Amino acid sequence: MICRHRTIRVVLLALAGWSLVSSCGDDKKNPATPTNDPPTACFLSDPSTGTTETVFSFDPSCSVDREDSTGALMVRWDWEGDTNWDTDWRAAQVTTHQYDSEGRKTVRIEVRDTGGLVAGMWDTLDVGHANVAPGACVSVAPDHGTMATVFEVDARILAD
Ligand SMILES: [Ca+2]
Ligand SMILES: [Ca+2]
Repeated sequence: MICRHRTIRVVLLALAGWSLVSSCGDDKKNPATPTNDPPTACFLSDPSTGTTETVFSFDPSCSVDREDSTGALMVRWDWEGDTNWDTDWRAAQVTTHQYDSEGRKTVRIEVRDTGGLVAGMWDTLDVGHANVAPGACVSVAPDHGTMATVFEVDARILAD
C-alpha cells in the first residue's frame, strides 16, 4: 500500500517536471518579437479649392506611426486618384502640385513606415476655371491713309 502511494507521487512529479521543461522549451522557440503597427495616413491641402493657376500645397506631417517619427515615414502621391502613383516614395514633407485641368480631383497618399507597413487615405479638392484677363483684338482698315481717309476700326473681345 505504501509503495503504491510513492509511485503515484513520483509520476505526478515527473509530469509536473515535464510540463515545466516543455514550457521553457516553448519560450525558447517563440521569443517575444517586437510588434509593428501600421502608420496612420493623413495630409492637409492648402488651399482646399482653387483653379488651374493655383499651386496646391500638400502637407503629410499629420501622418503618425507608433514606432517611427513622422520624419522617418515615406509617402507617395496620386494627384488624380487614377491609381497610378505620380511620385516615387519620398520623405514625408510638404509638396506642391498644379492641375492643368478643371474638375473635382481625388488626391491619394500612401504612407510607409520603416518596417514596410503601408496605410493610405484620400481627399478631394475642386479645381475651377482660372480667371484670366480677356483678350482683345483690334483691326484697322486700311492700315494707312491720309487725313481724308475714313478708317474702319473693328474691336473684338476674345473669349478665353
Ligand atoms: Ca509602425
Ligand atoms: Ca495619378
